[in-house]
Amino acid sequence: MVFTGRPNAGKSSIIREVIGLDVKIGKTPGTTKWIHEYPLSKGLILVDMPGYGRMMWVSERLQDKNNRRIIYFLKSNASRIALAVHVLDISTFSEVTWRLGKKNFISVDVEMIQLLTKALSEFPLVAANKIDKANKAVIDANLEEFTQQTGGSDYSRIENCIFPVSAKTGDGLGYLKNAIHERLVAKGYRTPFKSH
Ligand SMILES: Nc1nc2c(ncn2[C@@H]2O[C@H](COP(=O)(O)OP(=O)(O)OP(=O)(O)O)[C@@H](O)[C@H]2O)c(=O)[nH]1
Ligand SMILES: [Mg+2]
Repeated sequence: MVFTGRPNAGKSSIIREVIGLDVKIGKTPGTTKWIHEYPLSKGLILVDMPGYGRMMWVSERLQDKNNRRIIYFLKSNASRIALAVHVLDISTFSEVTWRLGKKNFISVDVEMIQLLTKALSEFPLVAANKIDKANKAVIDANLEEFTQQTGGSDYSRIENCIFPVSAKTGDGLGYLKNAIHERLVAKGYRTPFKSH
């Protein structure tokens, strides 16, 4: 099971709150520097990834190296990955996407979701994190834009894969936890936690 996302999206925070592992979290992007593996149950390993994308204060060369390492890990382990959870900061999604669009770049979150969908032959679970950081209207608009960009016209296919959450307040985490549990159980894994 892998957790992907941009630097500072809250990957490690979600792992801490949902899975209960004592992983390192931090205020500055780049807290998780290596691909960390944690055994969860028989045959099931949890992987906390460093951030994918660009970080202002990390040299371009180092970040490119990190990005290549993440892509290589995902592609070369695709057949062994039981589940991917992509974590993004939904409170700034539209703003960040708009800024990238001006430079003709696609959103890193959309890019990663396309890669995961292709490599794993299924849409990942998405933790749309940090819903506490903007008002409901902004979050709803960002969720709609995100759904449109990743699902195209076929909303219904992916709607039940997207979970608005806050690792800070705990909002929505129960639903995400249930979805993780259900997907893993459907694939024959035992999870270390019970569904509620
Ligand atoms: N307000 C708010 N802050 C959050 C939330 N989730 C995480 N954070 C904060 O965001 C920062 C980054 O959290 P991490 O969990 O370390 O993020 P990460 O994606 O693992 O970051 P890297 O390892 O650097 O890629 C920390 O200061 C967290 O406390 C949330 O839902 N709301
Ligand atoms: Mg981290």
